[in-house]
Amino acid sequence: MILSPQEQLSQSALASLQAQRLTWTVRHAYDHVPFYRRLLDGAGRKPREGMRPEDVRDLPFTRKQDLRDQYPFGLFAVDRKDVARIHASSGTRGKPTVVGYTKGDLAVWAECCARALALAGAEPGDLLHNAYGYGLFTGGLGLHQGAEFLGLTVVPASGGATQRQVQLLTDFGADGISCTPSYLLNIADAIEAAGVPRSALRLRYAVLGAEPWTEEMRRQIEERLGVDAVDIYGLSEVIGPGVACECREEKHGLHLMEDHFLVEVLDPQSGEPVEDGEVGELVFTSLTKEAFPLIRYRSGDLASIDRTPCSCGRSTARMSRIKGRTDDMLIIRGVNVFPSEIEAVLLRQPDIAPHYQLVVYRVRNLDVLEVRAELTAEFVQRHRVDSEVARALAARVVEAVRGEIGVGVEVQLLAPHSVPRSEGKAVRVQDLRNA
Ligand code: DLL
Repeated sequence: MILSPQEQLSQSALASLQAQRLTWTVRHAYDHVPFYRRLLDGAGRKPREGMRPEDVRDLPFTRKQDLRDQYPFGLFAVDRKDVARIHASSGTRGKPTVVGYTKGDLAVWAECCARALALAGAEPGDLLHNAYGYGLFTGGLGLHQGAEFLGLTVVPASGGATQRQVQLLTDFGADGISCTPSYLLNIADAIEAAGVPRSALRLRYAVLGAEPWTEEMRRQIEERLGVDAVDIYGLSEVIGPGVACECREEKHGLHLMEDHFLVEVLDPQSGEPVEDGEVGELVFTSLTKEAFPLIRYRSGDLASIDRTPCSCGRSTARMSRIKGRTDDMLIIRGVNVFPSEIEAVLLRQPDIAPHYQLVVYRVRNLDVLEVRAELTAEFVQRHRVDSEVARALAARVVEAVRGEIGVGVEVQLLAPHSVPRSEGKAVRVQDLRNA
């Protein structure tokens, strides 16, 4: 197991490092980004010496809309010529969010991703099959550089061409794989369809993130592929993948790279901090970023934080899995529903495959939440899709969802391969109410 000294700092050593870096970041943003100068002046918060980490609470927030308004380079704090790389996240609405990195930022990011891979159990000399998309998306190049930093051999497979992924995984004998969890399930299907036995794979670990997933999904992936599957989190605005990652030892909370990012968990409505262990919105302040400093960025991601020590030996705080987003919560007839809650119910049914979509529409002004999920291939070998047994299963799912979240849903159980497969982030929800 590889541990870096920054992951083992005492609380006081971490606080003093964060204090010094926060002071630098606020000064840097104020001096070089007109947006931040206006924002901080407007809030009466000029940069000052000797900030403490908790002083971040006095600063104003940065929001997604601010990033959109400054498209493309308005938030860069260095000359464009000193920006070594640009990434962007697509987003569903309008212009993408553009972020930039100096050479120094790229080095920090590589180190964060190297730490994440080490958290998953990677060791120098391993072969990593990286099936995150390469390109403007931060997943591919982010993990790639992290793997090189740690001394792995990287196969830059990128997403797609799933048959070829299976061939490369078996022929090259990858020790680890990195991709979205939904894509790994897609690959697992292809491995099984090709009749490749588990013994032909050498995989020990999978570094999965970029989209929400559940413990049920982890169990399936670990069983089917014989790997330790850990959750990696990040967002382009903050740096990309490598903001936090679970350790293989506990798989209970994602260790935050607190020497580079200051994390707050706030009540999304009031903006006030919530207690440790309570779910709130993650708000990030970068501590070392040169090209794209970020002050109190409202991520929209909901999670809780745990500061108790971890058996893996790291002293960094751990965030929970992402419980949902402030903006992907579905409100169905007045009830708040997170897609992950429904996923958990579906994946507890052995006859249902982990491929599903939620479709929301209105019938006579009433919200209908339709759960479309696939039956397993074994099930359809034994029963027809429209059989009595399948109908009884659908009725059980309806009851289980009602028991779990208190809303009635329509359940459509479909033949295998009816739900579109993802090669990157899965599209789980189609909300047609305003279409
Ligand atoms: O998805 C960065 C990334 C790449 C993370 C590869 C992990 C692995 P964006 O495209 O900017 O960046 O999307 C960021 O994706 O705000 C979350 O809502 C969601 N997200 C990322 N990781 C997780 C995760 C990358 N482990 C947005 N669990 C974030 C749940 C996640 N949601």
